Order: sequence, then C-alpha cells, then structure tokens
Amino acid sequence: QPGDIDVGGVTLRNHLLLAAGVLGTTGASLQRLLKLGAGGVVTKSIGPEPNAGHHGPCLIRTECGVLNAMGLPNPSKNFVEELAPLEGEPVIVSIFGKDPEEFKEVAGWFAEHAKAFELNVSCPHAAGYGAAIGTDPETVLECTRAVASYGVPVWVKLTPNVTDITTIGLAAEKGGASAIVAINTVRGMRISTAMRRPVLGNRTGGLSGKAIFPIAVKCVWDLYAACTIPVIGCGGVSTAEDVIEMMMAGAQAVEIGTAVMDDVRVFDGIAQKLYAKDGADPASIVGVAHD
Ligand code: RRO
Repeated sequence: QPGDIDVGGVTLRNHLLLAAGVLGTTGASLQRLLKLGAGGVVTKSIGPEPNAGHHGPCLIRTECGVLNAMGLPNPSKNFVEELAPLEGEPVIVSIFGKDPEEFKEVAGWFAEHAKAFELNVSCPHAAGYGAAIGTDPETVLECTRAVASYGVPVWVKLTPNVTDITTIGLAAEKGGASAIVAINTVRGMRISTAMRRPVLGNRTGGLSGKAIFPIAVKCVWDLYAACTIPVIGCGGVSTAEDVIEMMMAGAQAVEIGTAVMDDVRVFDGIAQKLYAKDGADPASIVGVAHD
C-alpha cells in the first residue's frame, strides 16, 4: 500500500475509490469496501426527499456493460445515521438537488460527516435533477459555490452527455470545486424484440462498464488539459492497466463502480499490481501521455 494520498482536499489510503451508486447505500457496505482495500468510498447519491426510485427492471446486463435506471433511490436525511460509525474514514458523500438551494440544504445535513462532497449533476435519466443541471455551466457554478460555502471540499461529477465537457469542468472550477470526477453513465437503452418494448422500467438509462472506458479516458484527457484542479477518473475501469491508462490521461485517482458488482475484491487485486515493488509510482505517471 502506498500510504496517504492527498487528492482534491481528501486524504485517501490509495488511488482507488468506490464510485457512487454501487454498494454505497449503507454504512456497513461502505465500511466493508474500505476493509476490502478501497482507498476511499463515495456514497449512493442523497437528495432532498426520500425516494424509492424507478419501477423495475432498474438494472440489466448487456454484452459490454450494465444499463441502469435506478431512479435516484435514497433515504435522504436519514442517511446521516448510516455515516455515524464511519467517523474519520475517507467517506465522500454524493448529493443531488434540483437547484443551488437544494444542494446547499442536503449538504448541510452531512457537512460534519463528509470528508468531501461529490455533487451529482450528471444522472442521465433524472427529470429535473442530474444532467438537466450538469449541462448548464452557470447552474454547475452556482451549485458548486453553494456547497463550497460549508468549507468541505467539493468534487463535481460530470456527465459525458455533452458536446464539450471542459466548459462544465471550468464552471465547477470557477465555483470553487476541489476536484472534477469524470464520468457518470452514458445515456442508452435496450428494447426487447420479443416484448416489443424497452427493457428498463424507465425506458432509458445510463450505461456503465467496459463499453464506456474509452469515453471516460477522452473526457479525463480533455479535462486535464483544460482545468487546474485535479481530475478523478471514473467509467469502465476494471484492471490495473485501466487505472494506469486513466492516470496517464490525467487522473490523480480512479473510481471503480461496475467492476465491483462482478468482484468486491477488485480493489485488492488492482492494488497488488499497481503498487508492486518494481512498478512506477502512480503519482509520477499522471498526465504523462500529454507530454
Ligand atoms: O440512481 C440512478 O438511477 C443513477 C444515478 Br443517481 C446516477 O448518477 N447515475 C446513474 O447511472 N444512475
């Protein structure tokens, strides 16, 4: 293990984080992932009202990844009690709202428990939330500024479903973000030919997993070139090679989501390769592909 890593105002135990959404709904599962070698963990996104989520099917596997339309299920303010046993641990609380006021309200509940906030302005299938916010630079700036007022570091998770992701990254930076996380899921859908209708209950959803890795690498590459604050890579990472590639594109740390669904020991497996004695220090490869 590499020892403490400082990224975006947070001290992590290694360069690998649990991505938002996967196994981040209870304090016990977050703790388990830390024990299994995650250097930090991001919670499931929490919003202003308790919410049961979309009707099923909410998640399907495809040949190249996973398609989900969970629909932002979350216990809202009640999530505070899940975090109490995790005091002092590298926990990043993912939050969403429909405007800067809602983001600020939700952040207020967790300001004493979060090592950082990750602003989810990028869910691809959330009416009024998510990508509706994350595609407008001015709104991203204002949501970031509102949450940054608590003095807790703010990471902003971006959607790839835009023409130019750097415009949004620069807006987050101007709003006072400490890091940018790229990317959330890519809009997609499947249709059952037998049933002649969309498979997901919500019809459309977000694609994660291997298929989106090249999209994520390109977004990290562009953000690294355009922004000053650290970029954290996310999207389809499942091997140590993927982590190294993300870092060469410019990521200072990497989040892993879909691959955890296949194997909860993925963090340990990657760390063993990433921190092998004869390997290069991962910090020394950040952005080298731009040279
Ligand atoms: O809950 C979801 O449906 C969801 C969210 Br909040 C998100 O940010 N990204 C995603 O693919 N699904």
